[in-house]
Amino acid sequence: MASQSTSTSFEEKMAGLKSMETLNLSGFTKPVVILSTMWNLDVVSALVDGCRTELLRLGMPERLIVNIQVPGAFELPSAALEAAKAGPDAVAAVICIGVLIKGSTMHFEYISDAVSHGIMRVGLDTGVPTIFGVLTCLTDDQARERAGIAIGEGGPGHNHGIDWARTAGRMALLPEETAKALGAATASA
Ligand code: DLZ
Repeated sequence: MASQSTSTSFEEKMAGLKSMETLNLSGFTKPVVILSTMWNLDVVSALVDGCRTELLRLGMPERLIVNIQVPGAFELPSAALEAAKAGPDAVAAVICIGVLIKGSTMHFEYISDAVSHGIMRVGLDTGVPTIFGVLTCLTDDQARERAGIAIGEGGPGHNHGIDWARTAGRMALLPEETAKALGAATASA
């Protein structure tokens, strides 16, 4: 008997994120910092472009988008801390963009783990939305597909930099939305 597939298509997985396509960031008065790595520069540049272009499309004032480069993914958490240490009153969000490609040693595992935990810690410790825009891929082709620059029959793929821009916008707007919702709940109690 043929087993029934439970796999979900990429479109289905992303469907819940649709509402973020229409975020309005035109009222932002604090900068969004895009940190990116010099490693795997061709893929990283495509992701940064996708992210930046989407921030602008959502209305983010161009003068408030700050780009800073670091050597590799391992440096992203400390650079994110530097960018976020002034706190959420000074910085709207920090987006950390990099690409880790698995090699033949354990390097990938150690760095992926350290970077993901480090970025999470910066967000929790500073209160500044700190976005994990690090691709952890088994091959160059996988990375290109996730940066929208693949060549081949499957098409160019999807640029995740777009999603990270939307996520940063959404998370930066969240405190105000949460305060309003809590206020309304309290008022109606
Ligand atoms: C050393 C290294 C290796 C092997 N691979 C990558 C990679 O795929 N992506 C990346 O962003 N950085 C890589 N690095 C560099 C480390 O992240 C870091 O910059 C160095 O170990 C110095 O701390």
